[in-house]
Amino acid sequence: MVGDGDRKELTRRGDVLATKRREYDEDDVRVRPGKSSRPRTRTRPRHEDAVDGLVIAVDRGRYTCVLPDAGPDAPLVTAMRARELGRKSVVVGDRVGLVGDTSGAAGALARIVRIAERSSVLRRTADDDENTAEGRLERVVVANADQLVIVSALADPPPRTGFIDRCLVAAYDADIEPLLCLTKADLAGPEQVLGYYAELELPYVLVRPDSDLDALRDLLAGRVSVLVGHSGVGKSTLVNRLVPDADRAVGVVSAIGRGRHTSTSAVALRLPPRPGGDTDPGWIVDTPGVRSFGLAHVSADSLLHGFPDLVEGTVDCPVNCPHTADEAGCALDAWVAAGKADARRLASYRRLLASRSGEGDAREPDQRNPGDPLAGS
Ligand SMILES: Nc1nc2c(ncn2[C@@H]2O[C@H](COP(=O)(O)OP(=O)(O)O)[C@@H](O)[C@H]2O)c(=O)[nH]1
Ligand SMILES: [Mg+2]
Repeated sequence: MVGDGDRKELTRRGDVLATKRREYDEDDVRVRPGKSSRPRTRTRPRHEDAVDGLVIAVDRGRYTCVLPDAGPDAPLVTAMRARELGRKSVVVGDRVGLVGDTSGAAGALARIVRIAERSSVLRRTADDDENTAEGRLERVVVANADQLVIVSALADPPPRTGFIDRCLVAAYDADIEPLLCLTKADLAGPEQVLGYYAELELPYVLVRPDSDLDALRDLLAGRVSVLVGHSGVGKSTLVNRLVPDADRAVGVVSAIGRGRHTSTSAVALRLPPRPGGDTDPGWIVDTPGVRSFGLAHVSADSLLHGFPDLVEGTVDCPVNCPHTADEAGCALDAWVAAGKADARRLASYRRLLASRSGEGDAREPDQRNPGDPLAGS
């Protein structure tokens, strides 16, 4: 069912969609007649026989789907989008209606005829600056996610709160719950990072090579969780521990994607059943190609929602206060001076504000904040 939510999104993003590369649809498999010869009002079948599918991978116009009603061992179904979907994109996590050959047999191709209304939409922009073409190119990363798992190492590489702050903004903007997953807890303690987020009640788990991951699995159960993290933080190690046959699953998906490895896009992986548990273990979505979240699509107001520890501090700001450092009337400086929030959090918020308006400091985070090992994105 395509609900109101989808239509609103289409309208709001109309100008963005126009700049997107056109996606393949079923018409691409045959010679396309002249556009004007196609009657616009043709009555289309209603597809009452469509079966429910969950999109777990996308590669060049081919969508890999599982049929949730068919059980965990049912074959994967390859599908392409039906023309009647129009320009609406289909992404990992989408719940879709499938018709055609849904047997999953080799060479079988189904068609996606509808996209269910999305409960959440995690987006990113290619970069921060909404004044550039790249900055306006907004991408939906994952649909229907419940949780954003921000994977950060405690050492090697050191934690980057700038990156975590960015992820928090993306999570709050998408209405997805954040979870901080701190890896390499055998190498360093979490005190510094947790101190920085002390005002936030941010849920977190610590991971080390010998930890049993039960606390994490508890938090993943029954949900669709997206994992993001810089390279080297141990994300692949974690994914492989959570889903021991992840490599095989991703291999199957990439074979369906006609040989090219899908490592740049998101892949949903079903978590294995837990011993003795009959509850849904949940899904994780690995995002190998997502190195950060460009935030050009997030308004300055929404940006503040990534900093709930600062929100109350803006109550005394003048109307339409931009909250920038050069704004003398901004109440956030007094808020921090009174000890209500960490000065580094305000600095991080203002860095994001500045990078959104194209005034970002192009220097590497390390050079920018020599005194603050936690900063940077
Ligand atoms: N000490 C320690 N090393 C880890 C841990 N998790 C991963 N590593 C190591 O960190 C390196 C990067 O891990 P990888 O999973 O490839 O990171 P990814 O780039 O985020 O996918 C590898 O050498 C791992 O063995 C951990 O909890 N503790
Ligand atoms: Mg990796």
